[in-house]
Amino acid sequence: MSTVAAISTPVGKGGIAVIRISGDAATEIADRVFLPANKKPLSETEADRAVYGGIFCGKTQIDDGIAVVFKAPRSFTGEDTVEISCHGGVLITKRVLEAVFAAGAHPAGAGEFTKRAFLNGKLSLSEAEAIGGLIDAKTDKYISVSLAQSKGSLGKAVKALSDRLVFLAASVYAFIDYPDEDMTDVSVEEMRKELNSILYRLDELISTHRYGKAISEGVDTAIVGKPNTGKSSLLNMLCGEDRAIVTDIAGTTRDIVTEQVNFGGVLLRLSDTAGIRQTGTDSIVEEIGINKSKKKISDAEVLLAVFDGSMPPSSEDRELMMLLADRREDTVAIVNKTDILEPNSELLAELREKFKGVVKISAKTGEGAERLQMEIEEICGKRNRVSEGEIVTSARQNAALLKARGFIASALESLSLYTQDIASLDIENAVAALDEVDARVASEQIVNEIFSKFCVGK
Ligand SMILES: Nc1nc2c(ncn2[C@@H]2O[C@H](COP(=O)(O)OP(=O)(O)OP(=O)(O)O)[C@@H](O)[C@H]2O)c(=O)[nH]1
Ligand SMILES: [Mg+2]
Repeated sequence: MSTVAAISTPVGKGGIAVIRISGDAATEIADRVFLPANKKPLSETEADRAVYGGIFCGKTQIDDGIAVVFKAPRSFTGEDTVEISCHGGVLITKRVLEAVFAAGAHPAGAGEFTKRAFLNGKLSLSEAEAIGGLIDAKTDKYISVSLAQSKGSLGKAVKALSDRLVFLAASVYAFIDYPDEDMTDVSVEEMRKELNSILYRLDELISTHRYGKAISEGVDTAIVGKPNTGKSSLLNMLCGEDRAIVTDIAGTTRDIVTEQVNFGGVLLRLSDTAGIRQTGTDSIVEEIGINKSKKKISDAEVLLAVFDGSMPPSSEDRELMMLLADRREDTVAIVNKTDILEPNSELLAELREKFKGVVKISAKTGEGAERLQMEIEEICGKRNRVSEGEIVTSARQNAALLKARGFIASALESLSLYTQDIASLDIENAVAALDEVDARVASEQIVNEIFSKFCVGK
């Protein structure tokens, strides 16, 4: 593979910048641009050690800095790598990179170092994705989850399940292929029990995805309610700025106003909507806004339904409760304007009957924000028993887990309707699906398993 180079630090001015060169010719190329102060070329320098020296373009010195040599396979990419730290000016960094290109390196493509690390077996697919997550993270929680995943914890959890499935399939096949070899046989009952236990664990992992998505990509969250309850005020409170127009005129918001907010570790993609009410034929614009609000009730992943706590429930409030009937699991009922009066008790009682989470707040003073945060986290599935590194953040991984789940369910069915070897086909498919999380090869693995675990070749 060719030797590539790129600036590995962000674009812009900084104290230092790092240029990474990776590939067979890395030290050879680095020797053409970097002259250590001790005169010993980098190709003869010990690995993992920082050396100070001058950086050259041809015969002209353009900067001075530090170089570190990593020898394959002990580097991030698994290839020979040299990292040169130079001064972090935009122009200087660019000139050092150009010098490295002139010395023979090719420009690295997007994500190329990580791709090489994956191809060289330094990283599994989920670890590589976790590194992407670390770089993209918009919430602290995503950083800590990605960090745990980059060390392979989700991969390990999935591998453990895949190993258990492989063991099951291997036991069945070994028995069929080598019936004389007194091999461990798994009874239908044992197999069913094990499959159910795997399914349970798989569901545990799948159930983390809602929260995983909430901390990585964000959740689509709509603020809905009748006019004048304080929806736009809530949006402004959550973003900490005057984003939407607030007036005491009912029907202020018409079009949907969207904003992305990191609310206590969960990324909310908020939409403030028009207040829902019956309108006269003269207010076409408001009517359109109201239809958009109603559509949001079915489209959004999380709903913040805002009620005016200073009044008893009105027919419009009750209409909203009806509209939200199917979405009660995803709705936080918010009783606003607690700074004016104690919330109306009739309203509170009705909301508590209809929704799981009811929170009293004042969008004006910010009171109740913490409780609201807890309710939103709860809806997003924060309370989960699995460890941080096992939170499924990527949609691709989740799809693979769901696929595996389908095959295991079907294996259980095959076990009831047919025979163990037919169930084993489903198990093999489930292993293949699980291995997609980390991109391994399945059936070959099953074969290896038979021979390693049962010593058939003795
Ligand atoms: N005292 C008090 N007033 C509030 C509070 N929240 C909103 N208001 C007032 O209620 C009125 C309506 O607020 P908005 O935020 O525009 O309400 P809305 O739900 O977006 O209204 P529409 O866009 O018309 O549907 C304004 O006069 C706000 O100042 C609150 O917590 N306390
Ligand atoms: Mg509004």
